[in-house]
Amino acid sequence: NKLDKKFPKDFLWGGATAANQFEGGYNEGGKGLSIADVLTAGSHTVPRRITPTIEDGMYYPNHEAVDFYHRYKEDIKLLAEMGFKAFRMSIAWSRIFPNGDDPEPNEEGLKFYDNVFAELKKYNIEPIVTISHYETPLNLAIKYNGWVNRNLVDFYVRYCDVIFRRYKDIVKYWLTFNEINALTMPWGTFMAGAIMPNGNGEISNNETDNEQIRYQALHHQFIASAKAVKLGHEINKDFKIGCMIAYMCFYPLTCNPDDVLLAQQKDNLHNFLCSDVQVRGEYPGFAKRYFEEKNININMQENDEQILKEGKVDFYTFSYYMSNCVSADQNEEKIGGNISLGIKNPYLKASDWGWQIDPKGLRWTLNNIYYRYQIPIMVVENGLGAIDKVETDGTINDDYRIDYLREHIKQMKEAILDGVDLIGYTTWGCIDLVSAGTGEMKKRYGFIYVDRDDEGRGTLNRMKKKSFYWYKKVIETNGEDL
Ligand code: P53
Repeated sequence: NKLDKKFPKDFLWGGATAANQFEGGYNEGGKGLSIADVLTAGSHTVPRRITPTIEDGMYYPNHEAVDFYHRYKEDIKLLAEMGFKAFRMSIAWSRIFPNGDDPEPNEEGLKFYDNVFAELKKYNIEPIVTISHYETPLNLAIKYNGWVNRNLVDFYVRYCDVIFRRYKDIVKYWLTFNEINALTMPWGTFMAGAIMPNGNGEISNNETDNEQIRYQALHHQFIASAKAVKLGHEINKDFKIGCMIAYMCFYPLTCNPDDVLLAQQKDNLHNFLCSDVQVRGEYPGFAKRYFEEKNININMQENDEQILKEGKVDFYTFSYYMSNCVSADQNEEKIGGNISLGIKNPYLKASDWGWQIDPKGLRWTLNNIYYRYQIPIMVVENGLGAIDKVETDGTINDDYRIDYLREHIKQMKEAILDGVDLIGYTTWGCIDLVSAGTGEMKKRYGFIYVDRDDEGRGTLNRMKKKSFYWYKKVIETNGEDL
């Protein structure tokens, strides 16, 4: 029976992390500061602040994060126990080039990832490595104003050259930039672009914004990504190098054609602009129109078009957490906390952080992406940020998380039936880690609990949640027993 289709036999089940939210050891092993190291803690309502230098007495949650730097053996063993086939992680750029523009890489940083990859190999866990995940070396942000400056392309490509050669026999899957499309949104200015804000130093929608600067920085990332893809394939032709998009599922609030058109325009600008460039190798027509109408002039060099054409990615990956409504009516109320994203959908429930839970939106999204590009797809982030309670007997009964993931996995199955070439699924924050948006610990995503609170207190001990045993069973049965 064709409709009995299952997850492919070699489906990559696993989880995802990012160095700056997970490793800690921010000043160990010769590591330099990254932009994540100058972010204070915030909350759902209070934006995180950027302090260009480290202030005395201020708490920076990413500094120690959850200490994977010292606990990687124990952690990877736990992932292996769940039966992980894949583990998405990032390399902290500032472990390899502490200042970003150093003449030589830092051997101690390279050695750390040798060890991590060797440990994964021991359990046959496939690494999926994000090269840049909101953690540009701070020096590049301060000295060059981040990605606005074209010099970052060369620094990035040199960093890629070093890690591609070093890990060419142990890493096959690479992602050039995490959520590259964050730069199409004001909150991405600092996190994704490493551009120092001129305004109040807060990461929020209210940040002083300059689209000219954001899109120029984005262009430099496109060039860097394309060059990395080309270089990677020269170093190892078997490398699979992908893009990574924060996919925002936009629904028109009503059937008013103005709402429908607006939803499509947002889909184009925020979701598809970047992947059109990275997958097809050229800017789409709607981007050119947008730049024209907004008086944005992208400074391109003569062979940039050629570079983009030669650096098309092999596969498409994205994060998916929620869907949002859009309305042409300016008076509709916005939701979403300090990173506000859209308008309330009356049919959906939201997480405690206002992210609207929509499993069917994942099926819609997978179809929307696949029938545009027809290349393999991975969902590399998905999950529910929630407050967990440790019971007196030590159990953590996170049924809400199991429900969330189960419903999303069901919809991935539907999408596979629809014909989508889905090759992997890595849930976000498989071991609890620091939230990117708020800097909190209490916004947890993991199958594995970490004893650590928002003020940095706790033993950092790991504990298995109920979802740990559930996900283990899901992987064991290749998604049959949900
Ligand atoms: P946190 C906003 C919207 C969608 C994805 O987010 C986002 C963000 C930024 O907060 O980021 C991705 O930790 C990102 C991860 C991040 C994860 O989503 O705010 O790639 O680094 O942790 C979840 O709950």
